Amino acid sequence: MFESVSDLIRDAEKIVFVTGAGISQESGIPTFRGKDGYWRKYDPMQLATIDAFYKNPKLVWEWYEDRRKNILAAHPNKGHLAISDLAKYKDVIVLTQNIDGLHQRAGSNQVLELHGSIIRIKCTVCDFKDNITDSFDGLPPKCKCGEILRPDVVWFGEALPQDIWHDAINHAKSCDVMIIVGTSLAVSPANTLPIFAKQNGAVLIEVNPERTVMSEYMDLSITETSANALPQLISLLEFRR
Ligand code: BV8
Ligand code: ZN
Repeated sequence: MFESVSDLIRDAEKIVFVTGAGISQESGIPTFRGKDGYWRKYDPMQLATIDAFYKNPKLVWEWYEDRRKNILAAHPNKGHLAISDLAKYKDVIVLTQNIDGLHQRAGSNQVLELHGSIIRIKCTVCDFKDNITDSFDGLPPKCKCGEILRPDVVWFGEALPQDIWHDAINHAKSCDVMIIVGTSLAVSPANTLPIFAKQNGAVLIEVNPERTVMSEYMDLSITETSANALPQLISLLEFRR
């Protein structure tokens, strides 16, 4: 299996990764739908929506602060690092649904954050935006203009940042291989990216220990964890360069 996949990757010019919560699972960050998933305890529609935020900004902020502490204490795992290594030999673009910044901390520098970032905040009214690294005195935090700040993430019912989504589609349409890692592909429009790639002749490879709603659409499904599978894939490539 790995031999045939590495042949495909070896001959590719441009490789696009679409990643989800599963790639960070081995860094100790819970996925959304998994058995230890965030959404087991909380209803995402109660927390990851603009209505939920305005109804109870303190509760939503407490959830994000809790996640942000866990994320800042986590480290990129071998899956993130393998993707970053591959970029030494190939044109590699990472389209991530994750807001944890672990791809960037692993050294990947062509990363599009489709759903924003938990370490960025923005004002709900003015155009203030900034990175956050330390905690706030009180929640919800206030902007200099007096309005409340929010995490710079995309909530359900919100559009993805236009420029990022536009670039993501263009990358999906122009890659030779798309590797879909650690995502249930349950959330749109991110889950349409493999369709754009396939329509433009790309080979689709899925890395996920479980089958997903699009597994039969893939050219190859590697039913392994990403921290296991990705280093094997890349090492084969290095060996066969
Ligand atoms: C929009 C940021 C329009 C915040 C997130 C009804 C039907 C269909 C669609 C909709 C509907 N109602 C609403 C919609 C649209 C909605 C949507 O798709 N809803 C879903 C729930 C049905 N989408 C939206 O609202 C999007 N916006 O459509 O806007 C619009 C247009 C113009 C103007 C206005 C509006 C916005 C969606 C973004 C939401 N924000 N995150 C935050 O994180 O707090 S979504 C969040 O959940 C993630 O970002 C990610 O996208 C998603 C979770 O999915 P995964 O990452 O796949 O995680 P999951 O746990 O599901 O799966 C993990 C996988 O990993 C599993 O398969 C598992 O097997 C695997 N795994 C586990 N361990 C490992 C592993 N794999 C490898 N290795 C391992 N070790
Ligand atoms: Zn402001």
